[in-house]
Amino acid sequence: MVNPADRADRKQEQLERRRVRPDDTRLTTDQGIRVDDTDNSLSAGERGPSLMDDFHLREKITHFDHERIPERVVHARGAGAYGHFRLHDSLAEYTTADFLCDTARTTPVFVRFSTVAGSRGSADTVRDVRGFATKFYTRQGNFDLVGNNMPVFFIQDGIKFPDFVHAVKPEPPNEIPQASSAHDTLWDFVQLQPETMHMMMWLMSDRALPRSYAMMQGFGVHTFRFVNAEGRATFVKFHWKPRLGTHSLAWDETQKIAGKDPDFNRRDLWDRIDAGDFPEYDLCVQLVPVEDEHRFDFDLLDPTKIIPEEEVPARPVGTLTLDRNPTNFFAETEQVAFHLGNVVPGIDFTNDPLLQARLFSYLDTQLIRLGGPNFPQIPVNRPVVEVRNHHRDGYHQMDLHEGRASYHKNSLSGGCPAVGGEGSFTHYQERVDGHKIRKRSESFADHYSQATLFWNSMADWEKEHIVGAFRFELGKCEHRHIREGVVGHLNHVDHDLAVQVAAGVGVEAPAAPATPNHGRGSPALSQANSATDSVRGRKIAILAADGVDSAAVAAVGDALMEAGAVCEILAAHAGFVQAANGGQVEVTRAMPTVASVLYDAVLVPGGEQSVRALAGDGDAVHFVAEAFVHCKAIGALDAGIGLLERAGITGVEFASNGGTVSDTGVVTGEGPGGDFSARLIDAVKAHRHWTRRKAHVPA
Ligand code: HDE
Repeated sequence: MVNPADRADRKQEQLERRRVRPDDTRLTTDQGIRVDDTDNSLSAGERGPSLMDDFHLREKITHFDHERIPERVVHARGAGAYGHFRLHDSLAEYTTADFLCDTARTTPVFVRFSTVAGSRGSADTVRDVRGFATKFYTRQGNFDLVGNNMPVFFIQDGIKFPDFVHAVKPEPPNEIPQASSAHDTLWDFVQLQPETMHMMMWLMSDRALPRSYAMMQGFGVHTFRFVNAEGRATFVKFHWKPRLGTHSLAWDETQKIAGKDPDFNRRDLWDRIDAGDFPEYDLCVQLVPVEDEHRFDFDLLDPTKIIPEEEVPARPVGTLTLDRNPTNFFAETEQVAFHLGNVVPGIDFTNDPLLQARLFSYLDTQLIRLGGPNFPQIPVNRPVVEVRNHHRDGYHQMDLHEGRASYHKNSLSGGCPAVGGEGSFTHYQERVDGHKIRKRSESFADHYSQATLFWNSMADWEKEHIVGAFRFELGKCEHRHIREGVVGHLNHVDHDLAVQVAAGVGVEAPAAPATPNHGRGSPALSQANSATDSVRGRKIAILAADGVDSAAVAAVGDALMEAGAVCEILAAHAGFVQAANGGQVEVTRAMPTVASVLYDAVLVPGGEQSVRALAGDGDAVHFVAEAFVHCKAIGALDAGIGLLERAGITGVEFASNGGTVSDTGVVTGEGPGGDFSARLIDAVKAHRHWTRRKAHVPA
């Protein structure tokens, strides 16, 4: 008989048994009694009082009254998907974790992405860290990699987590601001806790504004420990690298999207999977032999530090593909319970004090959030292997345990379940010796060097975005001493950065650096070095009105879609527009229902009449101008070039016909033939054309 844990789709098979479909069914109460009417309460006469005997009314309202559970105290807003992990490169030399050893193995997973500070209903595109939590349903039990999209954290010791979260969450008197770190309490915490500085550099960078969950890195943050069959340990850091590269939205864009489509990232994930355009990520590991524990100029146990990839390469070992949307948001995405303490044999912890506190927190919070100790039985949380132990009873016990013995050791159940045997988890036998103290290790004391490393690694445009972010966030702080305190710390990171921020937030610029810049960088940290070789899932707006050149729409649209992009035809109204050469073109969306911020690029096809109408339509002119300001690829054909001029897109160099793609990302042509489509595709692949950021176009 095949072990159910060995089948690739074993998680879906397990879930399938729990899926409830509405087809061909009759409405019943929770007791299975068919009801004759669910629209009118039972009452004494037509205008009389409702009656207590109406068990259907009472049950329906009672259930409704209890539909909500507490949201997560952090990471409340999320989006999830199922998928699978395929191992390409065995790590058997380092770990006994089966899903990392056997390259024939495919492991089902559930992933939940999240923002951290906002409530369940907050917008997706706020400036924030993103959670990237993965549950591997392995044949040795569940392994949870509960990571973020940034490789470091704000604090070094978990005992500071409640302080930090209180500071970043909305302020107590009025619960303002929602899902934002731009307020006094967060920055007060920062200026008094300089270990935050490295993470604040990441948070103020474009990493905090991901274009898509499919274009976002993930990190396990802490140093973990692999243990192999001989009991030998190796330190390991986990990374997810998206196949589509790591790309971000522009800050101005994120704020507008928060109003136009607050579900932007959630929708993007859903639509990609729905369209079969599955997000993919490579799992990479940085391995450090235990003998090298002290070879770095930082402590491996300090979660505010990275191991630069230039020092220890991130070795790709397998691929995660997200290929199935959940059936029910609440049942799966809301009820999923991740825990960094869920490890399988061959993966163990280290003494990172942040990690250690997390080991306590997750189970504790889930007990209240999910209402008792049986939440591992919820379908999304159940492992694909058998669960056997003496845990009994509690709220919502779903299993029927047979037998009289619910204790170990027993003779009444034949001693079952037996303890131990091959494949049992054995903790790494680390030698521990020390006094009981409350003291941060001296090896955790450097709070600035890696913040400087990050700053030095940024491209010019990334640095400008960081300065802008500090100016925005600190600019929102009412207290001058807080702004001064932060600028003081920035002066340890980089003098020029501190001076630029000071100038924007009305505090005196420091006269000289507090710490000289060490000049080192790590190219792997810059998004400028990320992959730009695909247009998969990129959304292209094609602007049209009556008289549009439908042949051009078809030719360029087909080429874009063939390359993997999603094209939508936008017009002033829904329905159809008349084509220049007769016939009709179907409109995907009416322009007033969308905005340029929801697209990666815009194409203005020719057709004199169409372009004249667009030039007279404020929405269309604004659409193009705004796409330009956000540095997106723009294509225009024939008369369509006139719309660019109407939008004030002048003073920038256009790609000439037949030439190479200009670094302005504006591609023009006399007709859809030649290499126009190829040049436009290249411009979209580039993600953004930041060189254009100095051109001022009103939008
Ligand atoms: Fe979490 N974190 N965390 N965290 N965390 C939670 O668990 C906590 C930390 C992360 O999609 C909570 O079930 C403490 C680092 C993700 O369901 C809670 C500390 C990293 C998610 C909790 C940290 C994370 C959580 C809230 C400092 C990146 C969402 C609800 C010691 C490596 C998982 C829940 C999901 C969720 C505690 C720090 C990632 C309260 C005490 C560092 C992705 O238990």
